[in-house]
Amino acid sequence: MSQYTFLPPENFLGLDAEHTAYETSQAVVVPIPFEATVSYMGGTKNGPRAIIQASTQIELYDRDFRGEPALDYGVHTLPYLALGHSTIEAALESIAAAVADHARAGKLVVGLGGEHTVSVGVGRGLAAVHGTPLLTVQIDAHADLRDEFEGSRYSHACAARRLLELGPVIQLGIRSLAREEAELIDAVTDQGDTLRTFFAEDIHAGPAYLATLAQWVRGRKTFLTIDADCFDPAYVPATGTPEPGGLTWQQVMAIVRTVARNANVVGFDVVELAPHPGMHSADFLIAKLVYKTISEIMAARKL
Ligand SMILES: [Mn+2]
Repeated sequence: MSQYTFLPPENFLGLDAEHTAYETSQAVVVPIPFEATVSYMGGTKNGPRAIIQASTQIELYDRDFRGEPALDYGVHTLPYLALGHSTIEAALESIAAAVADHARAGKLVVGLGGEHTVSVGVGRGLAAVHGTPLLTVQIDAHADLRDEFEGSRYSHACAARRLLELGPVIQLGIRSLAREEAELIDAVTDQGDTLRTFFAEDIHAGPAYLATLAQWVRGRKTFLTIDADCFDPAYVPATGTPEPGGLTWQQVMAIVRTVARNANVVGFDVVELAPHPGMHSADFLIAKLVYKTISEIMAARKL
């Protein structure tokens, strides 16, 4: 009699059928292998697969929760979205439609990019179901506030500017921007109603800013978008435009926890991982970030 075993199923976290059934899963992972406007190198279209593959190897047990939170909430992973459209606008419409379908079904939508442009589609899909204003919390090295870049209003460098059309944007970890973006940030004088920026140095100065962040996001319908380059390149070198002076794992987790516990997070995405062969630590870090972010949001819903 032959004996054989299988590797874990290739869904997010490698969960069995019981914990991935659509009806009972509270989170739905949407892999969005989209890459069209990348400035340098590329490879973000391979991000979703690398994150899912790494996720099948991470521990389900989480010390923070003293249990296996995924087995409580369930995670359904969709097939990879097909995005070979003739225009970026058409691709964004597809992304928004997919996100809206699952948000309407009451699921926490988890987008895996792809370049940061996908977040415009994710945000629009969430807004279609949950309404506007939709607050975006963006953790990123780059402001992404250009109105247009290299001839496109849908460049990855314009992601936050397009999301600003859906509601306020709070950015954290920023340390690279153009003059037009700096001027836009300086021109804002309100208290969190449109655009607020916590630069990387504000976060490195210590955790005092977290109280302000908690106050600004409190009770708001929120889309959380995490660009892998928010991390210092020492943690995540596998991204198209790495920037020195970035955040640590602990700093990003503190932001995620603060947002999850104070805002009403209706969806999130993680974008811009460009996996490098032989450099799998970044894939694992992002996979664990996605798992912990889902767990923090679900834990907050139970409070
Ligand atoms: Mn970025």
